[in-house]
Amino acid sequence: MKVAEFLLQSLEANAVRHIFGNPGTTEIPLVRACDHRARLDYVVALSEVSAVPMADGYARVTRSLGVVNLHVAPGLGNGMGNLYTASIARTPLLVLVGGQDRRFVHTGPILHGPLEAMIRPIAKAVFTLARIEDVEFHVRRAIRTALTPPTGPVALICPPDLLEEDIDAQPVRVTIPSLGTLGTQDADAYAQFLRQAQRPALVAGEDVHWAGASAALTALAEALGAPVYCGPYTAVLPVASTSPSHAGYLPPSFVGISERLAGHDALLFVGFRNFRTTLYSAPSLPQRKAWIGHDPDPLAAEGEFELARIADLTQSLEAIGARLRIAGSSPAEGQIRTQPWKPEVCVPAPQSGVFHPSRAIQQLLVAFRGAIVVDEAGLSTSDVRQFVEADAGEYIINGSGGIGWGLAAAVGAAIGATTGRHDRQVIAIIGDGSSLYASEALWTAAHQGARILFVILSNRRYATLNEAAGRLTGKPIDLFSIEPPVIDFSGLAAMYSLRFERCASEAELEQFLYTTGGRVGDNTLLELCFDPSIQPVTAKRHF
Ligand SMILES: Cc1ncc(C[n+]2csc(CCOP(=O)(O)OP(=O)(O)O)c2C)c(N)n1
Ligand SMILES: [Mg+2]
Repeated sequence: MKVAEFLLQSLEANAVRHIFGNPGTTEIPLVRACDHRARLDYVVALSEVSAVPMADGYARVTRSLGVVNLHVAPGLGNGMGNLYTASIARTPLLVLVGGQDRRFVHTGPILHGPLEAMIRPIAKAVFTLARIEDVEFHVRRAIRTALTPPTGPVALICPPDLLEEDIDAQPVRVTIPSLGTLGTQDADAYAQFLRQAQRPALVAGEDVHWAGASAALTALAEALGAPVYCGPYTAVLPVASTSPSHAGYLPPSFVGISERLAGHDALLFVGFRNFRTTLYSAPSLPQRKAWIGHDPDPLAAEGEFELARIADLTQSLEAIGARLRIAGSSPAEGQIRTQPWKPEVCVPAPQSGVFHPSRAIQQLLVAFRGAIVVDEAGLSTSDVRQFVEADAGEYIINGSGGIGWGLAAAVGAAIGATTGRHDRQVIAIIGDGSSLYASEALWTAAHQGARILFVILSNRRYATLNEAAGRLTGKPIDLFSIEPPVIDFSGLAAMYSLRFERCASEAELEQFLYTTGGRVGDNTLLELCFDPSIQPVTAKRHF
C-alpha cells in the first residue's frame, strides 16, 4: 500500500475518526487517500487558525487523540498560536505537517521553510518522515508520544513524494506506556499529609481530565470534606461544577489566589502544573504543599512540595482515599460546611431598560443547562463559571489566554459530541473581539451540519483590556473600543448561512430562550448587545 494509506489506516487502528485541516498541494496525496473512507473524515477548515482549535476542541470533548493537518511553513505558522494553546491544555494532538517533495528540497521550492525548527519549541516531539525506513516507526511513535502522559501536541512532517511510495507494513494499535501506581507506603504518606491538616484543600489541573480521574478526585474530596479548586485558566473542567466539592476557579492573580486559599493549612495539587496568572503580584502560599500528577516540571510558586509523585492519577487518588478510610478519618472539624465552597455572587435585580450581562449569562445557562459549554467570554468568563452546570470535561476554555480559539473549538467539540455516542448541544459563549480571529470556523460548522449555539457578547469593546488598563493606569484607553463602525454580526451569520438572532433586552432574550427550549435545531448565531458601561458582576475577578 501507499504510505498515505498506511498513515490513514494507522490512525483508524488508533480510533481516529476525523482529521481537521486546511490542505494545499503538498497534502494532495493524503487528502486523496481520505476520499471515500468509511471510518475517517477529513473535515475542511478554511484556515489553519481554525483547524487547530477544531482538532483541540474535538480531542478535549472526546478525551482522545485529535489530528490536524497543516500546510507547510506558512500553514504551520498560521496554526502556531492555537498549537501553543493546545500545548498548554496538554491536548493529545497529532499535527500532520505537509513537508516538501524531497527530490527538489535543496532548490528552495515555494513554501519551503524550517518546519522542525518552527514547531519544536511548543511540540512535545517532532518526527520527520525522511526515508521509507522511518515511516512505520515514526507514525507509531508520533501517535504514541502524543497520547503518553503528559499528553501534548506532536508533529509528524510528511513529504508528499514519500506519501506516494509503497510500503509493506501493518498498521497497528499503539501501546501507550502507562504511569506507575502509587505504592502503599506512598499512599500512606499522602494520607498522613491530609490527615495532619485541619483544613486541607485540593487544587486541580488539566491532567485530571486527561487521566479520566474526575470521579476519583471527587470521591477523595468528599471523603475529606475538602474543596476542589480549579487552577486559574484550567483548560478543561476537572470536576463537575454541580459537585458540592467544586470550589470554582482560582483567580488569575497571586493576590487573589493567596486570599482564596488563606483559610487552608495544606494543599494537595492534583494533575496541576503551575498557577497561570496575569498581572504581577507576589505569591503568598505558606501552606504545606504536596503534588501528584503527570508533569515532570510542576511549579509550587513558593517553597517546595513536601511530597511529589508522577503516578497514575485515578489509582493514586483511590489508594490515598483507601488509606484514609483504613485510618478511619472523617472530615476535619474545620471543614464541616453548610455553605457551598464556591463563593456566591449576587445577580442584580431586574431593572427596566437595563440589559445586564450577568443576568443574561445566567438566563442563558439556565435555559441551556447540561450543554457542553465553550467559554471565551472575555470579561464575562467568571460569570459563565458562576452559573454553568456542567459535568467534568464539559466546560472548556482556551486555558492559555490566547483568544481566537473558542469559536473553532466549539465546532470540533460539536463534531466530537455527536460522534458515535450521543447527540449533545454545544454552546459557545464568545466575546465580540474574540469571535473575529477565526470566524471562518462558522463555515465548517455550516458545512458539517453542526447544531451549535454561538453566543456573541457584543459590548463593542476589548473590555478585558480596559479592566487591566484601569488597574494599571487608572483609566480606560480609547483604542480598546472596537467601534466605529459597529460590527454587525448579522452579516457574519448571513455570510455562512447561519440562523441569526439579536437581543438587546432581557425580554428579547427571554423570548429567544422560550422558543428554543434549550436546544437549537440549526447553527444559530445569537448576538447579545450590551451597554459597555455595565460591567459583569464578576469583572473584578478577572485580574
Ligand atoms: C491571541 C491573543 N491576542 C490578543 C490578546 C489580548 N487580549 C486579551 S483580552 C482581549 C480582548 C477580548 O475582547 P472580547 O472578546 O470582546 O471580550 P471583552 O474583553 O470585551 O469581554 C485581547 C485582544 C490575547 N489574549 N490573545
Ligand atoms: Mg468585547
